[in-house]
Amino acid sequence: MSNRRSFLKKTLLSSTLFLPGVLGSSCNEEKKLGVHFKPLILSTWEHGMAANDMAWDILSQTGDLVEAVEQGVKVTELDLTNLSVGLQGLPDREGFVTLDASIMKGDGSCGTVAFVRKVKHPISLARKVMENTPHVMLAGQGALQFAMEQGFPIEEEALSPKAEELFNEWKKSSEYKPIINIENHDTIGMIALGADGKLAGSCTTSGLAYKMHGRVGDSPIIGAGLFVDDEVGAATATGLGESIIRICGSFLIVELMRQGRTPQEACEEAVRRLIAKNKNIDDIQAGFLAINKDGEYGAYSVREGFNFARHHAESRDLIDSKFKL
Ligand code: SD4
Repeated sequence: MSNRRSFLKKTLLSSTLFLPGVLGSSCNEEKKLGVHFKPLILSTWEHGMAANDMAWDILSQTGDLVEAVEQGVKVTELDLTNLSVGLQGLPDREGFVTLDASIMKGDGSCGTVAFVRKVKHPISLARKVMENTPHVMLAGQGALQFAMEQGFPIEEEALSPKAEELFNEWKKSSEYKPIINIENHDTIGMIALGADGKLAGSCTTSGLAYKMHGRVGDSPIIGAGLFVDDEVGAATATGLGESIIRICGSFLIVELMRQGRTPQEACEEAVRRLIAKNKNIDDIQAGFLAINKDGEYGAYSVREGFNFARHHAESRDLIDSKFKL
């Protein structure tokens, strides 16, 4: 049987949809069972739809989760309309676009890059760190040197026309306070569950617009922007990285799920913790996405506006997250 056919067969066999009434179960049972999908791919924000499509295709054709989460977010890294991912993102306050990315498998393997310039696909570089080095994270000049050694093309350093226009506008006031525009978070975090119950995730961003030169956010920090554990589940984050790092958000969610919380309950607890630990909460948006190894998922954000893309055997959709404030 071809890979694709055997994948589809597995998909149909293992995909379970428990909707209210379908099982004739009591409300409590339904709540406990939740909605389960396997395989399942979730990504942050609307651009996650296109990324999920690519990831789903790869997963269908190869069954390779890591390849799926890498190729999926590469779509966003090339999306010229996205101002928070890839080299077309908004620069730091010195005018440099610096990128952060991470990739992780449920067996604990992971690779990340931080503060990288001139590399079109930081997610692929993060994967090379995972697979071809004894390390987890490479940053800055060292990451760039490693990219050259690995044969990555090194791009010219030039802002995209849109980023340049916005940067020039920003320079008029040079407001240095690191507030993410509440309506404009575009980092992509993707978490994926295979038909066999294994998990992987990826996260890639140009980070906070007009950040201090050298600033690194949550996305390349394992446990903050991304965490994956085959024993339990996976989580990813978007929003103001400093607030997410402070509570080790993605690791927290996976550990809460390990202790028995549903993905939804775990995301809600992480947001409660984040609100408690960040004084400037009025300036903060942050959102979490989580999945457990049974194919149940959840999402929650500090405030309204976070949405996420979901792709499984029955449908692909964009869903508004529930929120706290
Ligand atoms: C960061 N979490 O660098 C990222 C920003 C983000 O959409 O999510 N932007 O803090």
